[in-house]
Amino acid sequence: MYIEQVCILFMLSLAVHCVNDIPRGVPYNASSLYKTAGDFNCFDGSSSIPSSYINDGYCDCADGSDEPGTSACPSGFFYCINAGHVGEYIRSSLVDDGICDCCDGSDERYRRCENICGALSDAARAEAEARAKIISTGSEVRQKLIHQARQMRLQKEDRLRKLEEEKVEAEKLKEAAEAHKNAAEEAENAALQIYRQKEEEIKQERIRKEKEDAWREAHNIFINLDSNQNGLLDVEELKVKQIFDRNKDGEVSDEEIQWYLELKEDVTEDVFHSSIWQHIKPFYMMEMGLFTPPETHNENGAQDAEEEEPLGEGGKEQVDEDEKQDDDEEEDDSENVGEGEVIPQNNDEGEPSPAEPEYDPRTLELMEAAKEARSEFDSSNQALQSLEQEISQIKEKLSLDYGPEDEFAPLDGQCFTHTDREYIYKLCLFNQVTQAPKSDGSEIRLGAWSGWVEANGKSAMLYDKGQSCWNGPQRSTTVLVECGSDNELLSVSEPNKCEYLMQFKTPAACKPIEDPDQGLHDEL
Ligand code: MAN
Repeated sequence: MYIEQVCILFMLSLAVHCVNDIPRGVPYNASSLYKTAGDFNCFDGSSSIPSSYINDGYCDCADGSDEPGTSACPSGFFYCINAGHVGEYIRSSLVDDGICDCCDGSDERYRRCENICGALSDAARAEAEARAKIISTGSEVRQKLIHQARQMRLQKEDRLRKLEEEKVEAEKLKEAAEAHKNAAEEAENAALQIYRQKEEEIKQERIRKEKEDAWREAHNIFINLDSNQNGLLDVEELKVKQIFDRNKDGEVSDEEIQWYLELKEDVTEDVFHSSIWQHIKPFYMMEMGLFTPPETHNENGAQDAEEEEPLGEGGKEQVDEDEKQDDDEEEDDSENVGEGEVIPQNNDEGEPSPAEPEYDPRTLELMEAAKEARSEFDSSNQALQSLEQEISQIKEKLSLDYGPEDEFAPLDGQCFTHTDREYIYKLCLFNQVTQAPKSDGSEIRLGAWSGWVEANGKSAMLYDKGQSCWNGPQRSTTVLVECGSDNELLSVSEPNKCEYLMQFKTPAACKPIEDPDQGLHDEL
């Protein structure tokens, strides 16, 4: 009885293990490797076992090749035939685990699995048909884009040729205008030389007079202060002048005078001119109301000094006299004043603006001719520059990689947006990518056109050197391009901080259906 049962089970097991001589879990095209007569050689050559060991539930080969239809070998694979759909390998561990993995249910012996291969096949066929339709529509549009691109390229090349010709002419015009300008300016300069010389002489005379006036002013003050007329100014002579009361305590102290005299006991007139006068001058000017001390801006100080100590005999008159001379003072003098500020007397540069000389008619004519020649030269130069600019722009566009058949060229400059919860992303093809917050905030540059790169084995666009990420790299965006019946920015993500990934569909990426390699730009 027991032997009978074992025999029946063995027969059943054989029936399950071998379908039409093909062991379970083996594709038709590999069946010859599992011949039932003789020994079975493990695929990795590690050992040779009797054929009866195939699918016996014990793992004999290290590579699991002896157990294609059981879960005995951890490294083995089971083949789902999936008749009516697509056959596929699954891991051996999924065999007979109670879960249907193959669409034909062949991986499960001990439970009933519904065969869904037909339904899957129908769905896959429908999807393939829809995809084929998109590719076919898209590739028609792509052909139009290629045609458009060809026209655009021809137009650009044509325009470039014209511009190059115009440039040759423009260069000649500029050269002529430059020569004309140089000649006109030479004649103008020659005519103006005499006026410039005159101007220079007047200027030198003015400077000489100003220096002389300044010297005389200091000299008069020196004479006035040198009360014993011994040609030297000493502490005692200065002490009597109330204007030297720097701290306004009502007394002129030795220390105050020593500050004026630079700690010297007495000074000669030469030393007075070269340095001492510079210390004293502001106080005289204050006295005359020509100088405002920095902190006080208080008229009383000057008034007090005047009341307490007039400048001495002839002092005031002398100052009045000096005041007139000061009107012509040079800027240098006012700079040397040291403290406070001098009320400006002249124009900004401290010099009275010289009146335009009266030019003779011939000079005026030459000046006008030179002005015109300069303006003509500027115009010719600008014309040449704008030609050069357009030439370089066209050359740049002509050298841009718009795909193997220029199919992306008509899309250059077109922009597409995608909005997510936080941002509005904008992709301007062959130009740049930006990100603008939906609420407040300024636009962030996520990269400028860099070129084609490979991503996931396919060609993609790279926009890099965007705005720097806080504490991180410059932002960059990779745009995966796929075939679609129209242009659309499908999705945007940020897989790594400040590295953005976009999916863009476009007919430009739809290669004709008969092309077995549907990879976009693989040949790029
Ligand atoms: C902004 C955006 C984000 C980015 C952070 C980085 O908020 O550009 O996409 O992750 O800056 O600080």
